[in-house]
Amino acid sequence: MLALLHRFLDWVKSLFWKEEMELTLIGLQYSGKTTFVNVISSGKFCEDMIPTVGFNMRKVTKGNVVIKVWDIGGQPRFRSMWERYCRGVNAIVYMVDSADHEKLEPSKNELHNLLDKPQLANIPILVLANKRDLPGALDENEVIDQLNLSSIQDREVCCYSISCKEQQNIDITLQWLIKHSKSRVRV
Ligand SMILES: Nc1nc2c(ncn2[C@@H]2O[C@H](COP(=O)(O)OP(=O)(O)OP(=O)(O)O)[C@@H](O)[C@H]2O)c(=O)[nH]1
Ligand SMILES: [Mg+2]
Repeated sequence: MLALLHRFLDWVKSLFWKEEMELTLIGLQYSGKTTFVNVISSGKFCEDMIPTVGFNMRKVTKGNVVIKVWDIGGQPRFRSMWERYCRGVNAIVYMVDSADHEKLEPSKNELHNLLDKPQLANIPILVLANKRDLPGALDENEVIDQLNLSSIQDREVCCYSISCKEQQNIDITLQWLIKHSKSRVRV
């Protein structure tokens, strides 16, 4: 009964207030960034994806939270853009293909290079170990270990093992994102 009342109050609140957040989605090419944006916005998974050239901006509304997502291409030629698009956002989401063992080392290096930039100090980071549906995919703890996430001490760090294909742990990912929406604007 109390839960129902809370949901009703949330719904009423959502009619008058919107929370806004801005996040940047980065990670090596083919890790599933654009797929993730599609899954959280429309629930649709597609095998035939075109690599992102440059970046895309999408707005995704979840309840009373509007999430502005900068989805940046992961190919080497676009990585110099990552820092610029990460400045000032509420959170950085770093996508990893947890089944592609060879790419974990370069992925770790790119991540730590980025987080060394003083402009990005303190911005919370969510690492998504995607493609857990594939055979041989590393679990959360293995990805934490391989990416040396425990060495990151100057900000909040979280890691979830997800599958965009099977829609696994997308709900907890969204909860984490919504928790990190900061600015409140009247609509
Ligand atoms: N098996 C499996 N495949 C996935 C999953 N998520 C994404 N993919 C596939 O991975 C491939 C690359 O996905 P994209 O979303 O284009 O990857 P991206 O990170 O945006 O790549 P760039 O834009 O080049 O940086 C596509 O074939 C997707 O269908 C998943 O959870 N499981
Ligand atoms: Mg893409």
